[in-house]
Amino acid sequence: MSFKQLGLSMFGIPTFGKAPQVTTDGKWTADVAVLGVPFDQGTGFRSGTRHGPKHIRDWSVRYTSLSAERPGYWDMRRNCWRGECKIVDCADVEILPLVWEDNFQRTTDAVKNILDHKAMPVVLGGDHSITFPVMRAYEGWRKPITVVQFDAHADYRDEVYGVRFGHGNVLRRVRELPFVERIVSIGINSFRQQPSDLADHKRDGNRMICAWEVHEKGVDHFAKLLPKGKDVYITFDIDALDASIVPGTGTPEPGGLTFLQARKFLDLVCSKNHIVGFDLMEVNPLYDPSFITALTATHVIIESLGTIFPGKNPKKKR
Ligand SMILES: [Mn+2]
Repeated sequence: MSFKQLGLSMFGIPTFGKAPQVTTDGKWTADVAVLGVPFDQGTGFRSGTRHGPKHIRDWSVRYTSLSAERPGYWDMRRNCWRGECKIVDCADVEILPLVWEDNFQRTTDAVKNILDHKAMPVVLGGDHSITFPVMRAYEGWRKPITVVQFDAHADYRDEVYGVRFGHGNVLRRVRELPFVERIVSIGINSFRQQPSDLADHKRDGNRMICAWEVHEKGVDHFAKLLPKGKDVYITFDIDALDASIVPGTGTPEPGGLTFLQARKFLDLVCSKNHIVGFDLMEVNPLYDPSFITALTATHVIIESLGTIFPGKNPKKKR
C-alpha cells in the first residue's frame, strides 16, 4: 500500500517555516540563516524567554511555503510575490546555566559561522541581552553599521548594581562597538527610563522616536530620521508593540506601537537600506497561551523578509 506524504505545514518537526535544518559550521548556501538563542539569564524580571525560539518556530510553520520549489508568499497588499529567498534553520546555540560569558561566546561564534556563509542571520531570542554577542560577530564588517531598534525600553543604562551585560544595558554595549555608527530607537515608551539614560542616548548621536509621538504624528512624519543607503542591523524587541497584542513578553508596556505602525517603519527601513542582520527578542511563551505573541513575532519576521527579498520580478505575477 502506498502512502503519499502531503507535506502539510502543521505536521512534522517545526524548524522555522519548515526550512531545512543545518549546523552553523556545516556546508550549505542560503540567503537567510535562522538561529535560536534560548538564553534568558540577562533578564531582571520575568524569565522564560529561553523557550522563545521553540515557541516562534512552532507558529512559524503557519507561514511555510506552499512548496519548496516556490518559496515566498503572495502579498495581496502589494500585489506581488515576496520573500523569494532560501532559508535554512541552524537550530539553537547550546546554553549552559550560569556561565553567561561562555554562552555569549558560543553565540558570537555561531553568528560568525553564518556570516562566513554569506547568509543574513535571523536570530530568535531569548532575552534582549544576546543582541550584544550577536552584533559582536560583525567585527571587521565592510562598512559602519546603523542599528535600528524597535523597543519600549531604550536598554541604554550603563550599569545596574554592577550588571553591564543584562537586557537593560544591551544597546549601550552595542553602541560601544567601534563599527556601530548610530542607533535609531523606535517605540520607546516605558516609565522605567531614567533621564540620564535618555541624555546618554542623545549624547552618543543616536535617534529616538517614541511611541506616543508616532500615535500623534504618524509614521511618515519620522521617515527623515530613518537611515537610507546604510548597512542596517534590525533588533526587534517584541515589547515595542502594545501590550494588548503582545502579552507574551517579560515586560509588556501599554501605549506601544500598533502592528501596522511597526510594519510601516519596517517597510521604510528594509526597502531603503542593506539589511545585514535581524533579531526578534523577548518572546516569552509562559505568558502567551493564545500564541498571539508568537504569531505577531513570526509575522514581523516574514513581512520583513518579504521586503528585504522582494522577489526576482516583484511587479509581475507568476
Ligand atoms: Mn529591549
